[in-house]
Amino acid sequence: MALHSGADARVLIIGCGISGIGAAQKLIRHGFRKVRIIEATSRSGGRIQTGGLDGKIVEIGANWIHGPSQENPVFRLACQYQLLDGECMSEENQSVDIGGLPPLFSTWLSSSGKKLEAEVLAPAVEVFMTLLKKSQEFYHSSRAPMSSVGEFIKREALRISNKEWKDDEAKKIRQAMFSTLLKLECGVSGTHTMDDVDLEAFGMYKSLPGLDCTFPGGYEGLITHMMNELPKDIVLFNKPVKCIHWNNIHNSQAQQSSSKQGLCPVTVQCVNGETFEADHVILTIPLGYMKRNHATLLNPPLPRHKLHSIQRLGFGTNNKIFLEFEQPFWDENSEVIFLLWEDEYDFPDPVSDMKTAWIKKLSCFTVLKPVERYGHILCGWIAGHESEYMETLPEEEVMHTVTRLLRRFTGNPTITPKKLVRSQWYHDPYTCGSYTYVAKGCSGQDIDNLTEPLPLTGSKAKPLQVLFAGEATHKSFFSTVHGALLTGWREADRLISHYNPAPKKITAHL
Ligand code: 6YU
Repeated sequence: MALHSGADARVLIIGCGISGIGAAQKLIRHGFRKVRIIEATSRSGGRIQTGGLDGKIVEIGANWIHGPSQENPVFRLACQYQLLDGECMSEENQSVDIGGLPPLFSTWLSSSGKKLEAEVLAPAVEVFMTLLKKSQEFYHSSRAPMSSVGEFIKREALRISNKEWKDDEAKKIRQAMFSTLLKLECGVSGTHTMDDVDLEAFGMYKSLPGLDCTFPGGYEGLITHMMNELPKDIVLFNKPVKCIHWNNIHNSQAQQSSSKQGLCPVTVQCVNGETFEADHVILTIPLGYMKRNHATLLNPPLPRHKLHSIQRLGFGTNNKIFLEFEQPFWDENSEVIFLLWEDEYDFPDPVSDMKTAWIKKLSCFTVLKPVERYGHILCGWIAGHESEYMETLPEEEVMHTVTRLLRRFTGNPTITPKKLVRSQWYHDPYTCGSYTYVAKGCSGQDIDNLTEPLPLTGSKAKPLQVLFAGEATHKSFFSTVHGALLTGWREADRLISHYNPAPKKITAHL
């Protein structure tokens, strides 16, 4: 018996991050009555997670609305729910295009405890930003001259600095600055090294206009508002999914009887042994989890081309270390404090001795503003394997190492943070990292492959049994909250149009 209406279709959404919530919201608005979300953990929001530090709000996961302007669905929702400051919603803010430049008010500290002049470093920042922009242009224009963003930027940065800068002292410090900016870029892209990021595919990511903004009450407020619009019991929490049996592969009694009637092509099996039957599953779990668990997650297993794309795409780690201080040691108007290791003028490999040198990967601290809301809190950014290693250390050791770092770079031996909170995304068993990047050898085709529903087109089996959403499945907004939300809506739309096909256009033949 075929289902004629979406209202009767059983849809299971795996994962209660913003993509899963967005999919559920849309399906329910379109009359789907049998929608459930299965979530591994005890909370909704996934990589949107607001935490606390001494009563102040800190974002453990996503921080900003990237490109808060009308094209951004997260911005539109946040405005609708009245979650933003007036300034963020202003026309002026929405039209700003900073082109990726570091904020105006940056402080630059060196490993010998000196404060560096912005004028000395400005040429390096300018060259770096130009090269970053060039790296993005290969996607639209010519063939890239080399395979990775890192190799291209390093080669060009050295060429330009050797040609343009004659003063050896200034040249060395500017080259060290390139190293810092590359580390920062590792965080932005969510990778260990920019040598792993594909040069030709780099420009696939699309920035939206608008000056990035934050949620004064925490990013999770957005999740709370969205969840309030869903039926109360829609989410089954604490139920990690072990395997999705599709094409009627599951052998349980229940499955066999109902599959005879052709009613439930999919059975979702949880780690605790519970099973749930469905006509459609929307899988929103992070790429990091898929990489680790693909072998057991689907039965029959993923088609080869989908599996290869999952393996090829990158999923790296970017973590934050929040530090609270009694009093600020930074200038009042400082927005970012960059750290420059003076010995890193020749682009050394990220870190050779992890145990003693992991901290060298921490590129900068952002200052949480406004002071009336946060007090005196810095957020340190660290990406890659060093970041993953940091997660394994006891909190006291991280505190000790970061304190030493700050004392060294400021030349002030008395600096002592009061409290520390850090994120540990790599060791989160249901995320396994932070977000997606286009690894060397990847192309948009890999994201298309990942997104393709199961069974594949052309199969005679029931269509749209397993659909794929989540940030990793958005071709231009991967790695972001708005990208994730759009993919949830996209897969909901796929089901909506499956049950309500658009009327065929009638062409008049004379
Ligand atoms: C953004 C930002 N941001 C910082 C940090 C992180 C991320 N992002 P979810 O993971 O949310 O949900 C899946 C659920 O599935 C989850 O609840 C699991 O528990 C569950 N699950 C897993 N396995 C399961 C199982 N077996 N059974 C059942 N359930 C299971 N994005 O817009 N602004 O400032 C940041 C940042 C530290 C970790 C971010 C940011 C990324 C977003 O957080 C993320 O994309 C979405 O929340 C994902 O939602 P989802 O629903 O897909 O998955 C050129 C170029 C470069 C490209 N990059 C440029 C942009 C830079 C991105 N910037 C990031 C920066 C920060 C600081």
